[in-house]
Amino acid sequence: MNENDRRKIVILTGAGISKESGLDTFRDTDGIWSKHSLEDVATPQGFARNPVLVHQFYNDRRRSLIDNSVLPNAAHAALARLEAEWPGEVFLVTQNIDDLHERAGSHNLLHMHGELLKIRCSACRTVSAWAEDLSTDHVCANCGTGGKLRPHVVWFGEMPLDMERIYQALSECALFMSVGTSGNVYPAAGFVQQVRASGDAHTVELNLEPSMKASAFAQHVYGPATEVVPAYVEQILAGGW
Ligand code: BJW
Repeated sequence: MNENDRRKIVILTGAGISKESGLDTFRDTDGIWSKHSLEDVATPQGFARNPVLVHQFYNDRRRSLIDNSVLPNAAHAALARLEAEWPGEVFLVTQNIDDLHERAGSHNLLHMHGELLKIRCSACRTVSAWAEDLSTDHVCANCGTGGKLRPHVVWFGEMPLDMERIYQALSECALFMSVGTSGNVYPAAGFVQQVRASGDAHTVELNLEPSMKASAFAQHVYGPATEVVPAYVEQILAGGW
């Protein structure tokens, strides 16, 4: 491992980082799963049973995301600043399907659970940008098949995206930061243990409250993301962790 690899930072983000931008988390008391059945809207079986309901769920969330009042917050901005100013690589792995990290200026990032502003054709697998409502009537612009377009998101029971690249980065990093995720959903919930098993990287959890995986982290910083993330980034850029 060379010196550059040792300075690699990997950041995992979850819904908590976008909460103060006005987007709901999943498992907080007022979260998405308090209003919708996970089995109905976030599984391939739910989509097969009732595609109209699933399209409605994602259409509503897409419209909220595009709403002018939803903007990146100070935590997204701080992670973009870290990527711009840190001398080594900063690799951001987000479970979020919103585009707030991109809008804040992050470039080296991957959406392991997909992207709300993209759709995919189940017939030809083409992924396309999409900012409108989607329905079962739409026809794939690539293969011409009707009724096979779906949100480009990862539902329960499906394989998250780019796992090989993620595991490689986890094995090489010097710092692993987890921000705004409850640690309920695998494989992301297991990343901290993966990091600890592959080396001596420092691990830190920044969240509103202890996550399900808190005990696996060496350091914990609790508070709203817009406060704790900029402060922690400042600390890293001032001399490390
Ligand atoms: C703040 C804050 C503020 C609030 N500031 N913080 C048994 C054991 C192990 C695994 C399994 C098992 N049974 C089944 C599984 C697998 C399953 C799974 O994990 N199930 C669990 C429920 C047990 N996982 C899968 O099926 C995944 N695929 C898979 O495993 O494939 C096989 C595989 C094998 C080996 C290697 C690799 C793969 C797919 C998971 C797909 C998840 N999809 C969703 C929905 C799709 C996208 C969408 O619609 O948006 O993704 S579910 C939902 O949960 C969404 C999120 O990305 C994901 C994680 O949620 P997140 O981000 O953690 O949000 P919350 O709400 O849970 O937490 C928010 C946190 O923020 C809280 O802690 C708050 O306190 C905090 N917070 N305000 C800072 N202001």
